[in-house]
Amino acid sequence: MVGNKALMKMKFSILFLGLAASFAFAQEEKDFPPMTPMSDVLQILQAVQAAGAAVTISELRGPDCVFTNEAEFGGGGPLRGPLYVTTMPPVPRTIYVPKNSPDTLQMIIDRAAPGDEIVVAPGTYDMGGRQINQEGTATRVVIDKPLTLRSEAGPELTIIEGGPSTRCIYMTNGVQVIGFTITGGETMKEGPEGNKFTALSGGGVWSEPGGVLVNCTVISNTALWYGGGLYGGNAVRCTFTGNTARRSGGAASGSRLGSCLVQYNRAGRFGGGTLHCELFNCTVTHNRAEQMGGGSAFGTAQNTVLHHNQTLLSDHNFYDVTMSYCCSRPKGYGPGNIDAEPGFKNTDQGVFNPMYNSALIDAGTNTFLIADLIGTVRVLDGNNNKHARADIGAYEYINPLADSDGNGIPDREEPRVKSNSFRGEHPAE
Ligand SMILES: [Ca+2]
Ligand SMILES: [Ca+2]
Repeated sequence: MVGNKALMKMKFSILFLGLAASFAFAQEEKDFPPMTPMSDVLQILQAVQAAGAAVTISELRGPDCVFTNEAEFGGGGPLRGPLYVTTMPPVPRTIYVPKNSPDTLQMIIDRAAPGDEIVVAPGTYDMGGRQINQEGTATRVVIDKPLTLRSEAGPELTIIEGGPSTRCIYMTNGVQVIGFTITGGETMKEGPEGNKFTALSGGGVWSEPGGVLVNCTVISNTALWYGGGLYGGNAVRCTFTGNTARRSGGAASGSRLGSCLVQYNRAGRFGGGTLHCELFNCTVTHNRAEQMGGGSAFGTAQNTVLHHNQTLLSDHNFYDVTMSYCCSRPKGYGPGNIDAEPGFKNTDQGVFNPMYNSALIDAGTNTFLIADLIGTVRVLDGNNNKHARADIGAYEYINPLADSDGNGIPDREEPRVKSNSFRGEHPAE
């Protein structure tokens, strides 16, 4: 009934005659258009809202009140007078999901509009969801419009959990998911009807190319085919731990990863850590593939360390990965690659920050990534030789004596990036 384009500047002139109008109102009454039943008025407004526009009632020529929003309009009671309704482009809202919300995240997302931000209180979200298609794997949280889903308190306290034949999240283009633990998701375990790229891939998250995970902990998810933790999309400042792809790409497949830690993931064939991914400033370690590319198979890597990965056959750290400014063994072909021991702080205890004398420090090429895995702002002069260069890996080493930007504040006291932000993530922006 109401086209989208027409909404922007359309002005409805609606006669709204209340049931109990008992005022002396003779003067204006002559100018009124024919009477519009209440039900028609509400129907028009609902159509306007359904099309995504907010409704503002700009003028009510009546004797007793001025209405300013649709909520009051709905419960307004008896009125009379011509009503001018101006529709506006939708204004992004922030929707707060409280603790123990009776509504599932899926219900809240379904009611949200594109551009909204949904802020989620701490808790474990393991109910609800639906099928994206009829291929067998369900999804706990389907985000099929561009919006931001952000935890209030970070991944330690806010968990999205999958289940049997249920992955955790689907993201369409323009979606940001910020600050969650994403765990326990799995695709169908078998089934001839499953499409290997959709139903059987992406145990934790399945993403269109323009979806982004930020500051998420992706842990213990399983895909039958590709991408145990993540299939497609992008991940920034995320940790992938203990995910499994029965086929290939234990942590991620077909994704772009920046400042991510990829550790202890497994794949049945290629790419215990990643398969066909673009890696920027990642640390890929202690992953395992049964065949080749324990750390990473195919794809590209820059400023990335791939060490202590293994396979049953060969090519323990990487297989057919185009590398620059990477640290691995054997050394990759391409500019800036090194094959030194990475000098992690404590490999046995899984602490993969560089030690003070690590070969990773200031050995990368400068990058567009603004912050490291834990929010340290790049790039820093890690060896204090007055030349700030990016480090290799997910962490940027802070030299206790350096002041990389020369502003009198030592690097160790400079502000850090807020963990639960993505764009505008640089404090100065
Ligand atoms: Ca550095
Ligand atoms: Ca400084």
